[in-house]
Amino acid sequence: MCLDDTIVAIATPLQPSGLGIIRVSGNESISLIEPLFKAVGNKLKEAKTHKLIHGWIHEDGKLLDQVLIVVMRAPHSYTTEDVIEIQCHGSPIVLRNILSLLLRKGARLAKAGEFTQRAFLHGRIDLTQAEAVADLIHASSDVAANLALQQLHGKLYDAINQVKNQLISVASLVEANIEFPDEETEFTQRDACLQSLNCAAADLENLVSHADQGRRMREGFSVALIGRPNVGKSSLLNTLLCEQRAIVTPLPGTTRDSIEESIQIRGLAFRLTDTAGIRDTEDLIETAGIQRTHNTWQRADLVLLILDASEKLEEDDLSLIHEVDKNRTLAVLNKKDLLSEELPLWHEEISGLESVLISAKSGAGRNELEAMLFAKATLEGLPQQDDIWLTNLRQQEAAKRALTALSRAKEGLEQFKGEEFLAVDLRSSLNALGEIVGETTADDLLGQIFSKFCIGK
Ligand SMILES: Nc1nc2c(ncn2[C@@H]2O[C@H](COP(=O)(O)OP(=O)(O)O)[C@@H](O)[C@H]2O)c(=O)[nH]1
Ligand SMILES: [Mg+2]
Repeated sequence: MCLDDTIVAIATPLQPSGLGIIRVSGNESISLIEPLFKAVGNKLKEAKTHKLIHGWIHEDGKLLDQVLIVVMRAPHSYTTEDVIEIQCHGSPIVLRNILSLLLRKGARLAKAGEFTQRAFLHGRIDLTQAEAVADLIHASSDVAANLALQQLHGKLYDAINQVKNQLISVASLVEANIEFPDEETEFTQRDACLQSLNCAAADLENLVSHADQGRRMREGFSVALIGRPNVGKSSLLNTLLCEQRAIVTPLPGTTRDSIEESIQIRGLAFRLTDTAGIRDTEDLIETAGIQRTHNTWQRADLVLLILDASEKLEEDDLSLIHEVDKNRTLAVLNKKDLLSEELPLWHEEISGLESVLISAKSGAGRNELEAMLFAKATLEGLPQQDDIWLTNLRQQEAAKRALTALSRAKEGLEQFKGEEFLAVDLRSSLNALGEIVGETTADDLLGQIFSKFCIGK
C-alpha cells in the first residue's frame, strides 16, 4: 500500500444538496491546492490548522466555486497526514469539476475506504475502529449505530487488549520457564497462571456469547412473511412500511418474487421479506417464486405466518402450521376487521404458537405485532448503552479461534503437558486476538475489509 501520494475523493453524495465536501490527504495537499485557491482573507499556506478559511477555487482565473476550506495539519488529522477538506456547494457539477481539477494537478483518486485505511496504517486507529466507521455509516437502526459508536470509541479494542495482556503475562512466564527451568517457581506460578487464563477465557467467552446476536443487531433481524396466497402478506408488508410497496390484489398468486424492505422498531432494524404465497401451482414463474419463499423462510431469524382469520383454515394453512419452527415464528391472524367473533373458530389449531390478531387493512393490532417482534428479537439479549459486542463474522471467527487455543492452553496447564505446548497454544490465541484488532491480519484480508467502504471515507 502506497502512502506517500496525495489522494482525493468527493466525501458527500453526488446529489444536489446544501453542501458538498471534497477531501484531500497527503504530504502534497497544501502545495497542490494553494495555487488553485484565491483567498478572501487568510492564504492557504498560512492557514491555522483546523480553522475555516474563505475563498474561491479557480483554474487559471476561471472560478469553479466559492468555498470554505479547512486545513488539518499532520499529525492531527483523520489520516494523520496533511488533510484538506473543501466545503463547496453541493452541486454534482461543481463537485466533479473541482475533483477533476485536483486530479489533473497530480492528486490520485482515493480508493474505497482509503482515508480510513491510512488512519489504520499510520496507527491512529485499530482495525475494530476502522470497521466501526463503516458500520456507523451503514447503521440501519439506533442500536446498530450505538454498537458502532462504542466500537469506534475503542471499547472493543480495549476489551481485546485486556484479554491479550493477561495471555502475554502468562506467555512470558511460560517462555522464561522454558529458558530457565526451575521446578519450584514453576509450581507456584502454575496456579496464578491458571487463574489468569480462566479470567481471560471468561472475558472472551462473554464476548463470543453475544456475537450472533450482535451480528443480527448490526445487520437487522431477517423476518420472512409466509402464508398461503391471499391471506394478506403483501398488505401487512405495506402496513408495516407505511407505504404501498408491494402490489396487493384480490387475486391469489399476485406476489411472485420476494420483496425485501427494512423497518425500525424501538431502535432495532428488521429486514422484512414479503414472499410468494405457498400452494401447489402449475405456473412456472409462481413455482420459482415459491422456491424462493422456502429459501427465505429457512434463512430467516424470525417468521410471520400469516393466516386469514375471516376464513376457515385450508390444507395449505394446516401444513404450514405444522411445519414452522415454533420458537422463531409468530402467527399473524389477519383480516380482524372481517371477523365478528373475538377470535377465529379454529384458534385452538394454533395453540402451540404465539399469535396476534390484526387487520393489515386498517392497521389495528399493528402495535401489538411490533411489540411481539421486538420481544422475540431481544430474547437473546439487548445491548445496554455501554455494552460492547462483537458484531461481524470476521471478529467472531477470530475470537472463537482465540478461545479454542486458550482452552487448549488451559487444559495443557491443568494436565502438566509441558511448557512448549502451552507456549504454542498461547501464541496462537494471541495471534487470533491480534487479527481482531488488525495487528496480525493478512494484507489481502485488510484489502477486502476496506474495499467495502464508501469512496471518500
Ligand atoms: N378486509 C381485509 N382485507 C384484507 C386485509 N389484508 C389483506 N386484505 C385483502 O386480501 C387480498 C389479498 O391481499 P394480499 O396482501 O395481496 O395477500 P397476499 O397474497 O398474502 O400477499 C386483497 O384483496 C387485500 O385487500 C385485511 O386486513 N382486511
Ligand atoms: Mg402478496
